[in-house]
Amino acid sequence: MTWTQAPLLPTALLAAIAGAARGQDTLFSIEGAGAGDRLGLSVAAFPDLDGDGWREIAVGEPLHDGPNGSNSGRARLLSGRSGAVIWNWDGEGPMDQFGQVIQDAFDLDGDGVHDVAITAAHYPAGAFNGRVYLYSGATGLLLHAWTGENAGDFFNFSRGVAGG
Ligand SMILES: [Ca+2]
Ligand SMILES: [Ca+2]
Repeated sequence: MTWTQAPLLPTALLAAIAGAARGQDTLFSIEGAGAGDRLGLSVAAFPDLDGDGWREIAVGEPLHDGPNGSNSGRARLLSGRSGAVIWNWDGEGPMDQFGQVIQDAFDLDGDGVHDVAITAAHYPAGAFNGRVYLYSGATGLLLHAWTGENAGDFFNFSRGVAGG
């Protein structure tokens, strides 16, 4: 199975997942909730995490104004079958820009289901130590978080480092 990403728009991403036998058919699309949310700045494909036999896709929305403040950001794991939200994760504080990078972290807790790594390089506001979160792909719960040692570290990881 392959997926393709349409050109980014300011608030919208057309997430097109195409079955191998069907070329470029659009199965579902989603849009950012508000102007400037930058949904689709990060997109990552995952193996089947909810056990329905279909792979999943995760999308980041780092400038989303979530429950924890302006530009706190969020990331969502979507069902590759229906586009329904399986897990929703919000940034911890204003300006965190959670969801800048999302990666398949493989199965780090040994439960047989791949896990999800998400960055918030601007965490916390004003200091920018940066933070990386690891969530269980099976339960959506936070397994671990690492924070940059010093202000200004922008602790993060680059696209392509963890995936493969
Ligand atoms: Ca699935
Ligand atoms: Ca796991």
